Order: sequence, then C-alpha cells, then structure tokens
Amino acid sequence: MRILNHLHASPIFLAIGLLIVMLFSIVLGLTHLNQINDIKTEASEMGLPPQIKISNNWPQFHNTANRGGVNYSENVLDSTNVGGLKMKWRAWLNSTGGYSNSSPAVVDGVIYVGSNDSNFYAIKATDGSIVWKYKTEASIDSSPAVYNGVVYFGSDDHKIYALNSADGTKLWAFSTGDKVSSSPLVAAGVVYIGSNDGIFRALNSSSGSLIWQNPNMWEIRKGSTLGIGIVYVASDKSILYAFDAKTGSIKWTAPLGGMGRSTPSTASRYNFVYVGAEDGRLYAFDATTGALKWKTPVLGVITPSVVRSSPTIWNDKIYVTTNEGDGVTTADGHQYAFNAETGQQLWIAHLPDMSGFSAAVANGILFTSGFGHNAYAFDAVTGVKLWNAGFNTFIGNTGGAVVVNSNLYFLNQDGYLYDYADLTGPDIIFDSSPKSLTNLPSATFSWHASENLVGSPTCTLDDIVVPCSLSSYATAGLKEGPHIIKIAATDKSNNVKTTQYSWTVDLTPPTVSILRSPLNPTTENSPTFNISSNETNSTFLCKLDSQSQQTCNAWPKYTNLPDGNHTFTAWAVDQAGNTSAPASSSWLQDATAPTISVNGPTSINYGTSPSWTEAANETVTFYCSKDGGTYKLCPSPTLMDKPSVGTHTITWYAVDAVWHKSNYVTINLTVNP
Ligand SMILES: [Ca+2]
Ligand SMILES: [Ca+2]
Ligand SMILES: [Ca+2]
Repeated sequence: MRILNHLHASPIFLAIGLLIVMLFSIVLGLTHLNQINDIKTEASEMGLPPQIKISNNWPQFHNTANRGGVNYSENVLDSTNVGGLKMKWRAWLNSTGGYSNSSPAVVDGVIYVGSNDSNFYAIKATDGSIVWKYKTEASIDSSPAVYNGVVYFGSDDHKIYALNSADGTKLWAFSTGDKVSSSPLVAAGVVYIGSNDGIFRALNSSSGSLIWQNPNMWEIRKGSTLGIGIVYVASDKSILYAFDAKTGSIKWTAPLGGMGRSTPSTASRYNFVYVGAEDGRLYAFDATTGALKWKTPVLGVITPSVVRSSPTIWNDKIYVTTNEGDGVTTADGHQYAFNAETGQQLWIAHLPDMSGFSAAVANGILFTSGFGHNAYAFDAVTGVKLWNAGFNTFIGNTGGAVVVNSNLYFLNQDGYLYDYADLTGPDIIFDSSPKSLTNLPSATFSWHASENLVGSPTCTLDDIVVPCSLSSYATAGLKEGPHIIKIAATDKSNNVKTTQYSWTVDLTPPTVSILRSPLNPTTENSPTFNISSNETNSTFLCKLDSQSQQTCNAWPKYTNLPDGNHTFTAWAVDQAGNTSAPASSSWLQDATAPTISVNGPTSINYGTSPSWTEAANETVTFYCSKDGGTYKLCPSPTLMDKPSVGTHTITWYAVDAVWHKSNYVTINLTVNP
C-alpha cells in the first residue's frame, strides 16, 4: 500500500491512473491469495498437508477448509480407551419433532450448533449449559463456521447470519431466495455458502457484502470445500462445480450420476477432490482439471443407494457412509473405507440403519453413526468396532461427529446435543498373583491395564504405600494372615480407578489324627481307617508299609492284606499347602491258624525219660494233654519223667496270638519193660 501512496503522491501523467487501478486490483488479489496461502503455509510448517491446522478447536463443518473431518491434535482417545466413552452431558435444544442436520462447531470451549426449533445455540463445552441463543425465523440445518470471533450459518428462513460468537449479537444477515442449509466455508475474509435458491455466493466476512456469485445451480444443500485457490461445491443439478476462489469464475464442472448432497473434501497429496452423490457412488476428481480419477461401484445393495455423507480423509484413506434403505420397508447403511488414491475398498462395516452421517477421525479412531439408534467408534485402519452407544431414538441427521479435546459431540433426533467422553476408569487385570490362600510368605504380582495409563499406578500393601512399577510388584517376608494390595491407576482422561486383590498367608501346618485303626493284633485283613485334620478343608496323604505316599480321603480302606506286621501313616495338607507331621498306626494281622509238628520217641525202655520237641510255622503257645488229662501249657520241649511200662498217649495243639487253634498232634508212646 505504501507503493500505491507513493504513486499517488508522484506528479505523473494521467495515463498512469489506469496503471494505478490495474496495480490496485492486482495487489488486492494478491492479498487475498496470500491469506489463503497463509493457511496452507501454517499447516505446511507443521509438516502437515496444506489446509490442515493443528488446533484444539473444530471451527466449521469437518473442521478444516479441506473438509477432512479430522482432529489432528487429539491424543487422548485411542483404541484402548474409546470403549469407555460415556455420556458426560446432553443439552436440550428444544427440538419439537423433525431434526436438524447441523453439525457442531467448537471453538475455545464453546459449542455452536443450530436446531430445528429455529434457534442457534452457543453451549458451554464443559457442562452443556446454554451461553446464548439466537432466534431465526425457521429451522437451522446449516453447520456453523466460526472465524475471527464471528459465527456464520444459514437458516431455513432464507438468510445467512453472522453473529458475534461471544454474545450472539447479530452483525449482519444476508437474504437469499430460499432455505440455506449449506454450511459456510470461511477463509481469508470470505464466506462461501450456497442456498436452495440455486446460487453459490462469496460474501465479505466482515460486512456480508456480495463479492461474487454463481446462479442456476439448483438447490445447494451442503457445504463447499477449499482447495488451492479453488472452491468446490456440489448441487442438486448433479454437478460438482469448481470456482476460482477469488473471482468466482468457473474453473471446471464435472457431472455426477446423481444429485450432489455431500460436502466435497480435498486431498492435496494427490490433488484430488472427492464428493458423494445420490447415485450411490463416491467420486474422485483431479482438483485442477476436474478429470475423473475414479468412482466407486454403486455402494450397497438395497435401493436407493445414496452417498449423502461428506467424505472424511485421513492417512491416505477416505470414509463415507451410505443410505441404502428406502426408509419405509428397509433401513440399511454401511460405513466404508477406501484407499484415497485408488478407490480400492479397505473395509466396510454394516450399520443397521441408513446413514448420511459424516464421520470424524481423531487419533486413528473413526466416529460415525447411522440414522438409527447407535453411535459407533471404529478402528480407522482395520474397521474393528471399538465402541457403540445405543439410543431409543434416531440419531438421524446428515451432520457429523465432532471430536474436540477428547469429547465426542453430535446431535440426536431426540432433540439433544450429546457429549461423550472417557468417563471410565482403567481396570487392572492381573496376569499373575498369589493364590488366594498360600503358604508362601512372598508374593509376586504382574498386571496389565485395560487402557493406556498416565504414569505408574500407586500401590498399597495392607494400606501402606509400596513402590510398584507400571506392571508389577513383588514382596517377601509376609506375616501369616490376610493381606490386600490396592492398585490405583490413572488413565489419559484423568479417571482414577483402584483395583484390589486379597489373599491369605498360612504358614502353620495342620495336625493329623488317626481316629480309627485295627486292633493289634487282629484277624481282620481289610482294615478301614478314619483320619482327620485340625484345619477344615484339609486334604490327606496316606502310606501303607513300604508303599508310596498317595492322596486319600478321610476314610482310607485296604483289602486282602497279607498276614504280618503293618504300619499305616497319614498326613494332612491344609488349603495353603502346608503338610502336617505324620501320624502312624502299627498292628499285627493274623488271619491264619498255625500248623504244628512234634518230633520225639514213640518207643522207649522203662526207666528212661523221653522228650519231644514241638515246632510251629508261627509264634504260638503250645498245650498238651498226657493220657487223657487236661491240657496244660506245654512249651517245647515236652518232658515225661520215667513213664510206667505200657502205652501212653500224648496230644498237642497250639494257639497263635489271635487264638487261632492249630492242628492236633498225637503220639502213642510204648514203654518196654
Ligand atoms: Ca478410561
Ligand atoms: Ca495352616
Ligand atoms: Ca496265625
């Protein structure tokens, strides 16, 4: 401008005046282009594609001027915690039937959104309270844009509004010939917006004065997109238009196979512009020439198949939802993901409802919805469903999801604006821990969290703070009795949740008792024992003679044991695994009568004293009867003192330890004279 002043001040020929006018025009144009370039430069300096700005705001439909629908600053919500999204608040927008297609804008902690109650609302992001509202004359379907302290939107009352974003004061309004559901795009001091009157306009953002316009486009229901010096917008005339952003001259037009009710988006990496159409296809055009790069096959199987959503672009991928139901007998839709360069389908997720909803991507998570009863989060790379929230009412709108500062905002047909955030604390899942009852005085814990954490957890053992790592804790020298570890973990949304684990240390062995055992000695060869422990729920170990130790119950039984000496030994094992000292019982089993034999003379001469030797196959007590006398104890050898001449009869038997009686042995002794 200093150059111009200098030229004015110079005493030059009148002809120079023409040159001044030309220069003035060029400089104005350059200024305008520089403002557009500033946006691109700002993004480029951050290593991002042009037109994508890092910000914790979402100032317009699909956030950025390229309508990418991505919040690049989100770093809290991720695949580990999005499942914990819960409703934080909902704000009643006085909706009385029908619904608004307005999608919120969020700037500096205030949410701006239109309602079909004809009010435009500014709502506090922290609690959903209304900051101000502004009444228009009809329903508001336009998604607002906030730019330099001014909020811009259209209303079904045919007007385009500019309000002071701080207090809702009207700055200007521009009247069109029909409803304005189109979402404004504001860049470099220009508001770009269409109307159902078939005119696409560029207005001065400060004054609302018309800069340029293009008529005869039929209804323009959705927003426009800014590429490099070009503004793109689709209309019901089934055409995608590319206008010179500065002059409004038509750079090119491209035919669509159906009405264009989708806000286009651009990807500078390929220099593509994308748009959905009512023919059920997603189109990619060369952004400079309008040459068709690719179009999808008709998406979906149920007619009418419609792509009414606005493409979301993230990480070389492009996302749209489809409306495949007729809304009467069928209601069906899908969320699609394509390679943004080739149009190759990457994944598809069935939505049980028609959808014209425009997805948002934040930190690799895609947030979307159908016209029906669910909001969803998908892994944007794999399409794996990570979260959904059900509603009794339709979420029916063709607006979109908004993610700002880890909060998900969307309008619902129930008349509420919803705010979802991660309100769920992290769970600690133990990978290893002591048994609930253990005989170990040491304990080792390892764990993982259900979601990403901030810092290491805080751990207490028996309510005393102890040092633990992100995922483990070990201790030793624990006393007998109950113990409890508490692990308090903090997630990225600052939710704290404490997970605890209780266990008991038992270092004392039980005492075992043998309550029943055989008599000693015994004739019983199939004895039954009864054992018990002083600790309830003990188990037992048993051992017979030289057999190996075995588990047994409280009533061990043995059958058909051989005669002889036996020893039964028992141990009790408590629940903690402590083993008692052994208890044992020994006995002699004898189930068999003894057999005896006697050796000695059968004939002697008178005057001598015979002697007989008794023998038995076991330890016995011998009895004998001489010449029919009573049986008396008769330990071996049996003596007879000089028996008289004639015949004498001696009979023996024996008894064993358990009074089994042996065979009888009789010897007839002849004593010769
Ligand atoms: Ca969480
Ligand atoms: Ca014990
Ligand atoms: Ca015997």
